Amino acid sequence: MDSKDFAAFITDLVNESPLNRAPEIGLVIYSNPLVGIASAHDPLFTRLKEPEIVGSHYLTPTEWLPEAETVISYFLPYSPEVRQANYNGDLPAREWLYGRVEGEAFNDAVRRMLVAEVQSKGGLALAPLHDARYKTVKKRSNWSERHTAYISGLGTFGLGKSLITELGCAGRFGSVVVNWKIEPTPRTYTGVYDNCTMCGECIPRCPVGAITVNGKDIWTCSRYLDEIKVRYAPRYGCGKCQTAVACEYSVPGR
Ligand code: B12
Ligand code: SF4
Ligand code: SF4
Repeated sequence: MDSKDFAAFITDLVNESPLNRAPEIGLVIYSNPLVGIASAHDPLFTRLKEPEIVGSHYLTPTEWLPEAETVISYFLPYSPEVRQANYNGDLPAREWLYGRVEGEAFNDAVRRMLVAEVQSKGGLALAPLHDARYKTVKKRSNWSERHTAYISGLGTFGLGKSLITELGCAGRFGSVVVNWKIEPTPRTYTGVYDNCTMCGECIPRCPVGAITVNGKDIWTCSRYLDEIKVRYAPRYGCGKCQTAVACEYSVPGR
């Protein structure tokens, strides 16, 4: 399987799985995905152990799976319905709350199905997010889906910290590590923030002022999400900084 085969596999799941739907509110959660491929031996993975990038607790692909050769990273862009519902007001739209919670359940299913597909063809595969060693220390996980996507050629970070892909930033990422050698996706950027124009549109979108010209304060964002969790349990989310902004649907200026 190559990157096109993996994209077709995930596209089928997006179009056919009932988990990509919230029938009680008539919602399709995601549109068709993007897939990027990285070599498990890309030196950038080891650099993520540096304290200013992720930290020493970060585990590289071969630490997750000693036989690892490749990392498959994908972006599931939210459907226009999820995005547009979140345009108005300071509180998250019902569609966004479903996108966060039911949407991550679908993302978990995609990770599991990818692992099963590779294993059914005799390969080895592992989704770090489903491994017993997966943990988050001070809001930094030992496997970062966005850094994986960056290394896999899917896009770069933005001022508000979202990863901006060719299909924008409003959506979710997943990844699996496999023992097959697959041609990596070329990175069309060199800088961590190349896809962000620093237009500042995400700054006033944040209801709690977590984003400034200097970047995002993760603790302010996190406290707000905790409040939202109490109010909308069992769902939560916000994502105002990913909707009604220049990088919502594409890399701005392209
Ligand atoms: C913990 C967490 C949070 C924390 C904050 C995390 C953080 N540190 O930013 C809180 C609770 C605040 C949070 C909030 C949200 N989250 Co969140 N979160 C995570 C989680 C579980 C781990 C993130 C992590 O470990 N980050 C690691 C740190 C180090 O990242 P960082 O600080 O941004 O990295 C910087 C440095 O590395 C620096 N840097 C310095 N030198 C260098 C050199 C190089 C080479 C590189 C690459 C970088 C670099 O650049 C980076 C950007 O500034 C991930 C899932 C996962 N396991 O990946 C989801 C995830 C990041 N969240 C996501 C989402 C959608 C959200 C929310 C919108 C909530 C919602 N769903 O409504 C908000 C806001 C997101 C935003 N704008 O960033 C998505 C991101 C989607 C996207 N397009 O980017 C993720 C990837 C989940 C997923 N499966 O898709 N989240
Ligand atoms: S809205 Fe503008 S400044 Fe904010 S992340 Fe997107 S491109 Fe960057
Ligand atoms: S998710 Fe909401 S609270 Fe967090 S930075 Fe984005 S707009 Fe602000």
